[in-house]
Amino acid sequence: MTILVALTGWHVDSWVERLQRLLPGRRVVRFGEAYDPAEIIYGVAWKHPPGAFRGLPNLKAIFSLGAGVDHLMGDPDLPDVPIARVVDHDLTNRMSEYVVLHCLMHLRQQRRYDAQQRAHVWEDDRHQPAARDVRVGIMGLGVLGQDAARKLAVMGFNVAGWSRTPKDCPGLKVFTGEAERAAFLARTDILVLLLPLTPETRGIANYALFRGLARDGRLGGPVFINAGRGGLQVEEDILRALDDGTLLAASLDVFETEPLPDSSRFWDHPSVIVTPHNAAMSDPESVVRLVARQIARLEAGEPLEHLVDRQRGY
Ligand code: NDP
Ligand code: OXD
Repeated sequence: MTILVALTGWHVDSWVERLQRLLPGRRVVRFGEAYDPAEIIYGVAWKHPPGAFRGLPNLKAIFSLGAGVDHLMGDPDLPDVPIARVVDHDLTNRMSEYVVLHCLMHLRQQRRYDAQQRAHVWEDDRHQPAARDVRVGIMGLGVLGQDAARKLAVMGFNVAGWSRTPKDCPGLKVFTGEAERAAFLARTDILVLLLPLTPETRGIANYALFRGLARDGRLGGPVFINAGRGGLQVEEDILRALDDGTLLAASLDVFETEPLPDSSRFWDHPSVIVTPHNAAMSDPESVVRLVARQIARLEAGEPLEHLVDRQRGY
């Protein structure tokens, strides 16, 4: 009943120690150390080295340590076992904090007042629009998108969402699929990207998409917020759109290359807010409790929760 932990970018020892603490009767091993492939029953992954789960004859399931699973899907040697992802109240809440914060930062022109403070300038703007005058559009109405939509609505924003399949979200304007994408964009002043990265969504946030956003909004131009994945955006297109006025501003938590290279123009762009892929950090204790719960479910003959659809890629 050994658990194999394969991750990069995070401190592997602390994850092993946490798993060991919550699952005392099990052996927990790191990818790269000595183990018998036949002893591995469960895999735990975050940006694992490709091939880490190959050749494990008794592997029963892989648990992603994040909500997104694009880090797993890119591995051509991923075994055909169930994959479960993180759905966690704490993570969802943190993402909604990020989305509400950044919508408010743009609504209330916080960047402008930061600059004014640095320059000791006292100048107010008597024409600030109210949240109700601003149309937020969320691409991706899953666990995170729906929660953010509800909380933005509480702040008074005029919120709509777009997803692949129809959704029944009381009080929310819902647009579905390719057929309704243009209408969704045309009523959007602040676009929030909370999609998973899949072959269909890669590069979706490109110049053509930005051109489709509303031009008659109260903010003076459309704003783009990406807290999904860097691969969803075409970064040259964001810069072009900011430079020619197609976009007014952007908040970017995720990037094509992370960490964001020092040479990136985003760092110093006056209309861009950069955060280091921490819109919603997973709380390690909650995530490990979720893994332990999932293992208990499997061993009790119950189905796994939060299963990933391998065909769809999320
Ligand atoms: P879910 O799987 O719950 O929701 C995904 C949503 O995207 C669904 O509404 C789905 O539509 C929609 N979608 C997927 N593909 C398409 C498509 N081709 N066209 C239209 N809609 C599509 O995911 P979560 O809400 O839990 O998470 C979303 C993403 O957020 C994660 O995949 C991850 O990449 C990112 N994330 C980022 C974090 C950060 O710190 N920056 C932290 C955590 C997650 P449908 O329901 O109809 O299938
Ligand atoms: C996640 C992330 O997918 O942290 O959970 O990006």
